[in-house]
Amino acid sequence: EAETNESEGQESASTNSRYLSEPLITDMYTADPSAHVFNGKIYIYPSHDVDAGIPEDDTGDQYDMRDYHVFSMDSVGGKITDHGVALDIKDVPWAGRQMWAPDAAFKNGTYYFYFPVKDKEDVFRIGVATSSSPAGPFKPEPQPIANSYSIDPAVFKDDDGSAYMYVGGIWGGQLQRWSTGQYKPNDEYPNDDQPALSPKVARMSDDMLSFDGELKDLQILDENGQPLLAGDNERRFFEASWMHKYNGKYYFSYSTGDTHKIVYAVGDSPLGPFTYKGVILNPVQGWTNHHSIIEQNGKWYIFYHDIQMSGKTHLRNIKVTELTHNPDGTIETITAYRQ
Ligand code: FUB
Repeated sequence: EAETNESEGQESASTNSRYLSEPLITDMYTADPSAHVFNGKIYIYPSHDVDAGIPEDDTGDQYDMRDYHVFSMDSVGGKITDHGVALDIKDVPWAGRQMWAPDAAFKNGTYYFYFPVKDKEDVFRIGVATSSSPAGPFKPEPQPIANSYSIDPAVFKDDDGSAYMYVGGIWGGQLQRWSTGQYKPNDEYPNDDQPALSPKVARMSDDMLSFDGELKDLQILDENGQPLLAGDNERRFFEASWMHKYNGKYYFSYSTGDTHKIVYAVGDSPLGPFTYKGVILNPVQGWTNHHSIIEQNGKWYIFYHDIQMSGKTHLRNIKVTELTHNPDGTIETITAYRQ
C-alpha cells in the first residue's frame, strides 16, 4: 500500500479563493469519486483518468480508462492511502473499453464493486466484482449484471438492509438507446416539450450480484408534480446518480451534464417519485460534474472533481468539501470554483 499526499484540507470559502478545496490525489488523475464510510473509515472509489490520446467528442471517447484504484482516509483532512489497482480491465472477460464511474457497497461480510464498462459490442453494461476487503482487489463476475445497461451505478443501502442501484447517463452514457428496453444503436431523444429521459432504478437481489426485477424509470417531478421536460437542461437528469438519506427523506442527486450542475430532488421512497429542489454544486472547472455525499461523525461531505491539475476535461482530480442541510431540509448551494 503506497501512501500518497496528505490532503491539504479545506480552504475557507472566501470570495477571493478560486478553488474551495485542493485535489486529494496528486500523483494520478482521478474523477467521479464515490465515497463510503466502512468500518469508521472513508473509502473512495473513483475513476482513474488517463490520457489515451483520443480526441474529445460528445460521446466521451476521450474517457478511455483501464483500471480502478481505491483510496482511504480516517477522516477528511487526514492522510490518504492508495490501495493500488483494485480492478483492471484485462481481468474482466467481457469488457471492451472505457471503465467509467464506479461505486461500492457492503452486505453480508462482502464488499461489492460496481463499474460501467463497454462490452465487446461497444454497449455500456454494469459489472460487479467482490472482495473481503473494502480496499480490494476485487474479483469480477464472469458476466455483466443481467439486464444492466448505461453508466454510473450508485448503490444505496437503506436502513432496513434493502439495496437499490441507480443508473443512467445520456449522450455518451447511451441511455437514449434503451427507450424500448432493448438496445438500439441509434440515439432517440424526446422532443424538448416531452418528459426528459429518466434515470433508472432496480432493487438488488439478496446476493447483490443481480437485479430483483427490471430497471425502471425513477420519476423526477417539478414543483407542480409534472415530470421535468427534456428541454429543461438546467434541471433534467443527465448522469452521475447518487442517493443519501437525511431525516427520513431520500435525496436523489445527479449531474445536469451540459449545464454542469449537481442538483437534487427529494422523495419519501428510494423508488421515487422525487421532487426537484435545487442546486447542490454550481459548475466546477471542466465539462463534467460528478459527486457523492456521505456523513461521518455527524458531518456531511460532498466529494466531487474538477480539472485544477490538468486544465483538460478528461484529466480530472477529486476533491471534498463540507455539505450543509438547512433546518428546512434543503441543501445549501456550494460554489467550489470562482472564475
Ligand atoms: O468518467 C467518465 C464519465 O464522465 C462518468 O461516467 C460521468 O459521470 C462523467 O463524469
